[in-house]
Amino acid sequence: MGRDEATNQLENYKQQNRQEQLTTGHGAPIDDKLNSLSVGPRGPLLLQDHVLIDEMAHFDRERIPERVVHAKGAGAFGYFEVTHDISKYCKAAVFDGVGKRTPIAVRFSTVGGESGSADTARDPRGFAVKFYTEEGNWDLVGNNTPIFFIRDPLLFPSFIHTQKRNPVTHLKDPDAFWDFISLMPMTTHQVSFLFSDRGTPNGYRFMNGYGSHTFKLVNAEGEPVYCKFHYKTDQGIKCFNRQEADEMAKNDPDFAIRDLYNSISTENYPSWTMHIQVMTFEEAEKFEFNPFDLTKVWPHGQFPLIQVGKLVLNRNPTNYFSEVEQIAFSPAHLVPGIEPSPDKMLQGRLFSYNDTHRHRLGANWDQIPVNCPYRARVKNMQRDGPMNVSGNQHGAPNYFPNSFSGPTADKKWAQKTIQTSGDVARYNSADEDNFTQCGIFYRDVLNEEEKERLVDNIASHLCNAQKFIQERAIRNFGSADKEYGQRIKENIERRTKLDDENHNRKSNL
Ligand code: HDE
Repeated sequence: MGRDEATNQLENYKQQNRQEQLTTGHGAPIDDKLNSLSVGPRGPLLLQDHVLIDEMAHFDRERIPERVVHAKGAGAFGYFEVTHDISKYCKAAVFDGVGKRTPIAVRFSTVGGESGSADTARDPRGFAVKFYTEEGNWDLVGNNTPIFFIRDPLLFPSFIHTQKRNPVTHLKDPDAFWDFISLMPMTTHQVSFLFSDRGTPNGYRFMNGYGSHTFKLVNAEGEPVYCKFHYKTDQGIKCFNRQEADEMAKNDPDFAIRDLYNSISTENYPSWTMHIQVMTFEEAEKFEFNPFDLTKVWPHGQFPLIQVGKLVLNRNPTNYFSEVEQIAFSPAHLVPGIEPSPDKMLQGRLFSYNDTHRHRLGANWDQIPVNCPYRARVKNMQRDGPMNVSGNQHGAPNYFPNSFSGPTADKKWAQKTIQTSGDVARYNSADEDNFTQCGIFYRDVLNEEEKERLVDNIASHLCNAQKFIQERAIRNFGSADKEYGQRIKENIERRTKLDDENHNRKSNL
C-alpha cells in the first residue's frame, strides 16, 4: 500500500521467482549459510571453510573504481526509431530507413559528486547513449547542455579538480571553483547555463540531451557535412529552483534514479526526439566563429533543427552493477558515416574514455555484456587479457595478414579523406569571443524571473569566494552583459552587508 515500484522491487521479485538452492561461487550446493565452521562451538575457524572464505574474498573485491567524473547515475534501455530520412547527409546503418529501430542503452548522471552524492546538485547532467547498431556500437556521450566550460582538453583535469574536494580539507572549495572559472573567461557561457534553472533539472526525464560537439556525417556518395545532435525531451522541460533542489537533496538524494525507475516500471516510458543541425564545409570555412568551439552554440536561425527520430526508454536495468556501473561509453565509438570533427575537446575525449575503461573495468571491458557490440560481432587480432570471456575468437588466426581465412579489411569502410596542413604549435584559444553568446543568453533567452534566479544563484555561491576572485568573476559576467555583472555585484554587496550586520549583532550579545 502506497509503496512505489522502486521501493517494492524485492516484493516484485518474490512474486515472480521461486526459491532456489544456495550454492558457492563454483555452484556446489551448501547446507548452512549462517554458521562458520569452528573447532567446537567457541573454538577458532578453519581455513577449509570454503563457504566462508569464498564469501569474504569476493566481498573484499566488490568495488571497482568509481568514475572520476559522472560517478552518480541512473541507466535504462530502449530503442531509437528513425522517423525522418536523413540519408542525404549520413549513410550510417542506424539511420537507414524510416521505421527502423535500434536497441539503445542510456546512462544519465551528475558530474562532480561522488556516487553517494545528491541527484539534485547544481551540475550539468550526463546524457550518454549507446546505440547497438549492426555496424558496431555508436556512443553519443553527451550532456544536457549544448556547450561546455572549456575549449581545450588540456584544461579538463584542472577544471575538474576545482569542482571536487580540496585536497586538505576534503571539502568543496569556493575559492578554487571561482578562481579557475574567473581566470578562464571561456567558462562564462556554460557557467551562466549552470547557474540558471537548467542547472537543477527535475530528474532526468524533463531535460534535453545534446551530443554537444561538432561531428561529421558522410553520405553514401562520400559527401561530408558537419553536424550537431540534439535530443528534445517529449516530457517538456521541468527544473527545480535552488531552494527546491536543496530541499530534495535532504528529502531524497536519490530522487532522479527513483523517478526514472518508477516511471519505466509503471510503463510511463520517457522519450526524446532526435534532431540534427547541419553545416556544410563551405559554411564552416566562412563562419563568423570557429564552428568546432565547444563553448558556443550554432544559432538555430541559421542552422535549423532537422528531425531524425525518437529515443524511447522502456526497460529498467535487471541489475544495477552489471548494466549501469559497468556500462562504458566512448566518444571514439563511431560507426561508418559518423566521424569526428577537429573540435579539440572531442579529439581529447577520443583518447580519454577507452583509457579510463581499461583502468576501471580492465582490458576486456568491451566483452562485458552491456558493452558488447552484440549486433556486429567482433573479429580482430586482439586476444587474451584478464577476464576474457568471449571464447577468445576460438581458432581464428591471431595475426594479420594471414593465409587462413582470417577476417579482412574492405576499403568501402574508409573514412572521408581530409586535407590538413599547418604549423604545429600550442595555439592560445583563451580569447576567442567568450562573451557574445552568453550576453544573448542573458538578455534574450531568460525572462525577468529567470534572470533574477540566475543572479541570485551565482551570488549565493560566489559570495563564499575571496573578494579579488569575486571581482574578477563579476568582470567576466559584466563583459557578457553590463547589467548582468552589475546585478551580481549588488546582490553580493547586499549579502555581505547582511552578514556583517548579523556578525555585529552576535558580537554585541
Ligand atoms: Fe567526459 N569523461 N570528459 N565529458 N563524460 C567521463 O569516462 C573527459 C566531456 C561525459 O555515463 C569519464 O567512463 C575528458 C564533455 C559523460 O558512463 C572520463 C573531457 C562531455 C560521461 C571523461 C570530458 C562529457 C563522461 C569518466 C574533456 C559532454 C559519463 C568515467 C576533453 C559533451 C558516461 C568515464 C557514463 C565521463 C573524460 C568532457 C560527457 C574520465 C578528458 C564535453 C556523459 O573518461
